[in-house]
Amino acid sequence: MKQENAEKKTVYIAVSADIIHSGHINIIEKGAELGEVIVGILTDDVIATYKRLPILDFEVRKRIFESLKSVSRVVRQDTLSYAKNLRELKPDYVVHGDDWKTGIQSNIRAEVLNILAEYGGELVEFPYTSGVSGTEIDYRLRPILNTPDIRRAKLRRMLKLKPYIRVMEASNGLSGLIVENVKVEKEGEIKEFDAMWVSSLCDSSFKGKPDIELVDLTSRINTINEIMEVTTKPIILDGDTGGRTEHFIYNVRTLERLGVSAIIIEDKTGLKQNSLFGTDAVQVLDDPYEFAKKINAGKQAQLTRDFMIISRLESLIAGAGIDDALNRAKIYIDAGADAVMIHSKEKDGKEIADFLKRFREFAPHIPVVLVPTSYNHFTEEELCEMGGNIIIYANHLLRSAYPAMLRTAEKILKYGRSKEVDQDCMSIKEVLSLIPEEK
Ligand code: SPV
Ligand code: MG
Repeated sequence: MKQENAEKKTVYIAVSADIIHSGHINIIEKGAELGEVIVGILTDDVIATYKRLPILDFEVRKRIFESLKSVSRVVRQDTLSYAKNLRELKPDYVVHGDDWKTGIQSNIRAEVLNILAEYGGELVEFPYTSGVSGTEIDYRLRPILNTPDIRRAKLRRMLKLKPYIRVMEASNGLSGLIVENVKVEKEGEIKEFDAMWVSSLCDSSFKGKPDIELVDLTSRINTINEIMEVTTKPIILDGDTGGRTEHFIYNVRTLERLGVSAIIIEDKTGLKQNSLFGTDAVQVLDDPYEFAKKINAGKQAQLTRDFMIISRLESLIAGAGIDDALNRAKIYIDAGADAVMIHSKEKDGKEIADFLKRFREFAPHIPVVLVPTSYNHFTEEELCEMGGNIIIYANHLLRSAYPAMLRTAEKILKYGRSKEVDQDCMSIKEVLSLIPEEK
């Protein structure tokens, strides 16, 4: 493969990996036989949008590749697409493993081929090094990648790197596994959930209890542990009202120790009722300064830098209006809240949009959590555009599981046998292979 005038030719290789294995080195060394290797390092935010957060950040990865003797230069690639760098650098060759011909990366490959054709560049693909798999290495590193410290920090890291965080309810190990693993390919992009919401409504409902702070923290922690044992994504806990300040400060430390990333507590007092009842239930707002003291006590008690205490504004739920919500938001931020959640059960989402517009005038950088259960016609992109940073699908796995289970139970009663539910159920074989045993 060695070329005459190899030193005059340039070779572009894009790299998103942070755990460098022999497969990457092989590709770089083969590239070096064709000419001077320029490595394009994908930025942290680009990597975060299509696979796990990089363990080593951009600067560290850049230094590693700069120190390789087969690499002449390292540049930044700040999109998944190679287009910008290829048009700028016009390398003679782009080198890649042949594993991108199918699957998610095939669109990127097609674009690379088009751009190379614009100026007469060439794509050189080498067989993927057999016996090494980044996915397998990631799997084996899970115990290290999933310590409480690393897990807790993931939410803040994601907030820095992603335009918004997509969160789904997880209420037990099995639904945690769904949130952890479900992926959908859309327009060449792999979409997945970023984090998990341990909802009070769903945790209580799965236990057959009402959502009135009856399921105590010990039980909630059991749920969290169950989920944590089988997943790696950051967890946001619905902390109801946070309880008494004297207890809250202990609970903050317990959650930090477990590796929970954030707790959201709501500014209500008395017997807590689910917010989606709105004013159909008695919703008593706490005194904002009393609630701010709770937030502040939690922040003082907190031991780690990463844990987040998020104050949930219930003014719109209780019918107290946007001015009240904005006023409270200011008080809670002054008390140290790391973010705010604004809740609403209005279907049109207008009050959320109005709140966000006015909130951003005085708090441009404080993350805002949205729970678009009622105003669910907005897309995530639209909510992000409006000013939302964390978007929580708070109850959808519970709400889809329950009718399915009920329908099955009713059909069996109706027909006096289970044959008629066969098409609604996964096979026993599928159940048995759903969760593979660890080797
Ligand atoms: C929950 O999921 O328990 C919540 C969100 O608190 S909501 O039910 O919309 O109030
Ligand atoms: Mg709740």
